[in-house]
Amino acid sequence: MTNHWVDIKNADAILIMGSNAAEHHPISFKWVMEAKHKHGAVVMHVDPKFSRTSARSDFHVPLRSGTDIAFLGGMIHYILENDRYFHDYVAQYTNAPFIVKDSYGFQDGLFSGYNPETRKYDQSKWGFETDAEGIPKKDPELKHERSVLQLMRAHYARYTLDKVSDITGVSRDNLLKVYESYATTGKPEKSGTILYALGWTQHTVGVQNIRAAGIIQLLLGNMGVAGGGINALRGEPNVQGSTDHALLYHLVPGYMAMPLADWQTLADYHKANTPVSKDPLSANWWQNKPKYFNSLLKAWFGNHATPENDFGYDMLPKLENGQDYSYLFMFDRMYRENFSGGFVFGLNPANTVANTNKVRKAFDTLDWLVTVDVHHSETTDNWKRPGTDPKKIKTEVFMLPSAHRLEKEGSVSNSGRWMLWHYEAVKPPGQARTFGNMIVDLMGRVRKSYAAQVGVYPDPILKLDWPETYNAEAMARRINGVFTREVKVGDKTYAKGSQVPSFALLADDGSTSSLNWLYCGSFTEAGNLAKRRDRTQTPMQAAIGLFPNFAWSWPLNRRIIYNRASVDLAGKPWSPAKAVIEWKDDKWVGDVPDGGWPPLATGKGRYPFIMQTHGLGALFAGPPGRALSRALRARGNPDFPAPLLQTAQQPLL
Ligand SMILES: Nc1nc2c(c(=O)[nH]1)N[C@H]1C(S)=C(S)[C@@H](COP(=O)(O)OP(=O)(O)OC[C@H]3O[C@@H](n4cnc5c(=O)[nH]c(N)nc54)[C@H](O)[C@@H]3O)O[C@H]1N2
Ligand SMILES: Nc1nc2c(c(=O)[nH]1)N[C@H]1C(S)=C(S)[C@@H](COP(=O)(O)OP(=O)(O)OC[C@H]3O[C@@H](n4cnc5c(=O)[nH]c(N)nc54)[C@H](O)[C@@H]3O)O[C@H]1N2
Ligand SMILES: [Mo]
Repeated sequence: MTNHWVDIKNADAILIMGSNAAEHHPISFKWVMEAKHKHGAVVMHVDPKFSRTSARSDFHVPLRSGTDIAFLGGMIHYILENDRYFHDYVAQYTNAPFIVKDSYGFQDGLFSGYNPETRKYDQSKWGFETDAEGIPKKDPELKHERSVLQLMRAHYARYTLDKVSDITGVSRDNLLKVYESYATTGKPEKSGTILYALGWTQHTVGVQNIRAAGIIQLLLGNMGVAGGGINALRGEPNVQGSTDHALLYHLVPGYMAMPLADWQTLADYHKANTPVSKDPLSANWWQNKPKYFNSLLKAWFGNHATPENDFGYDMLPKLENGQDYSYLFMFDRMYRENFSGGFVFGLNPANTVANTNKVRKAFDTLDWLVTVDVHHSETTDNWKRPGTDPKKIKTEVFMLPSAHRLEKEGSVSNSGRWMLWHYEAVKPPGQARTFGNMIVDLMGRVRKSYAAQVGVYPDPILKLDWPETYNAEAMARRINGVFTREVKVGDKTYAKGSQVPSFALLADDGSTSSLNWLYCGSFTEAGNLAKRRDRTQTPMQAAIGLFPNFAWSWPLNRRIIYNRASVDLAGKPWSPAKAVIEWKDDKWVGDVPDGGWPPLATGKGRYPFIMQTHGLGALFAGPPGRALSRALRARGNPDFPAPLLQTAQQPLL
């Protein structure tokens, strides 16, 4: 979520699409109901199915499954045609004024640069026109026919009510009901939130669904404000946390790219992944990526990570270009007998991964399988599933009894990015142990046998900075990161081994380590901030329920991301009644601002969308959707401008 649970109560309009929030995210609904009943918010449920969420909404609009892009495209068309967008916001804080190259085009359902033989796009056709410094050219009047705003008008002109009604199966009246209600939030003092979950994300066009929602939120000025945002209702309690710490194969912790075979050296990696902007108004925050990545390497390899050995970069595995290592592909490889064994920690894929018959057969190909669970499941007992003969399945299966969440301490990051500490309520029974305990011990033993028997390529295993025993709090300290030597910054000296107070102090020279830059600031010399349960807030913070002293939120305890878009150029809130931040007496008050620069009107400010290379909300991302070829990036194609890459949106979804 760009915002957080409590903040839902600040919305004037709540659009729930692709989620049955009332049943599956009951905590969210507490705030949805507060917005509705206490503040008169309009709640809309756009979903093929009528559920308890529909019953609690002002209205339910059924649509054909899989037609959300057309539905949202119709809303974009409606907003543009009826002049319902937030003019100042769009002109000042989005890339609507940018001029797109004349080689960009769209005809018969295809964008320019399509090669029918390779079935691929030449994405270099879609860049922006830039000046000699590489800064995109702009038309502040938004009238240029190739300005992003005018191209959007032309592109979305086809999403007429009749066409959209035809595709989605929603009547014109129902379309208008949702569009009109939601578009009221284009006024400066109003805000609307979009809540989504699996009805969007589990479609093959899941990313494009969310991208369309992003366009709507930018047009209406709903990003960065209280009661706004793009809000993914994450499923299991720690989905957010596990994604932050690199659940996905193409990422390392903190939403940085997993090394590819194309990037053989650390310099290659940084060149391909560090965006460049010469615009003095753009913070281009990802220019700091080398600091975060090198600090991560330092945390992994400790004293074995030095500037001379590229901080151990050579020791990392590199993904083959074009290979997919996601779940379904992994099980396909297992099915084709390319695996000898593996571990399943607290997961039941024999029941929860698509095509369970194939998954179950895939497990049969293994020589050994270790399952780690609190009870037996279809996966732990796969070898004796109905219709099989255990004698014919060669897999040797181990089941490690695992501690339940209530039997261990540690942190959970909720959907709103709040890192919350929880405590061991009771000791795990019998031989049950926590994951951390098992993994630290197991890897310790692997390291011992590597050292004794000199296994193949022992370096990545033996040179890891691996703890002797597992301790959740010690791990949380490492995740935050420490100074590896005494460091002076300005007139302040940080002792060797002390906690880094903020990611602004992470460095690329090996003087800091951090297992996840996004969590840097969560465990400072003041202690483990995820443990905080202090509800005190200033009256301004209380007006929107910011709770800055309760637990800790990434990044830097910022509760609403991109909050500098919630104020005008002078730093005054668009909506004074629900101000997120405000420039007062030469400082920001309220939430932790997205960077401490003064307001733009002072001439010393920065654009608000600091994770975007050009600093502005990306209505136009270059490639349609977020298609991006990492191979293209790696080759450093100069025609493939960094702003098209969109990596910045990733942490927010
Ligand atoms: N009680 C309970 N709560 C849970 C869980 C649980 O197992 N039990 N699991 C948790 C987990 S892991 C998750 S991920 C969440 C899931 O939470 P949700 O995603 O809120 O739950 P689903 O029932 O999967 O709801 C998806 C909704 O999307 C709709 N839908 C399907 N296709 C489309 C479409 O094309 N467009 C639109 N607009 N809607 C569509 C469906 O009709 C359904 O109402 O729930 C979490 N909460
Ligand atoms: N058909 C279908 N498939 C789906 C979905 C769907 O809606 N329909 N939803 C998808 C989604 S959104 C998700 S998130 C996945 C969920 O998929 P899974 O995570 O595979 O399924 P779960 O049943 O939630 O939990 C997995 C195991 O965790 C164990 N467990 C629970 N608590 C603990 C604990 O504290 N410690 C340990 N060690 N183990 C524990 C449980 O015993 C269980 O065996 O399924 C996906 N697959
Ligand atoms: Mo989920």
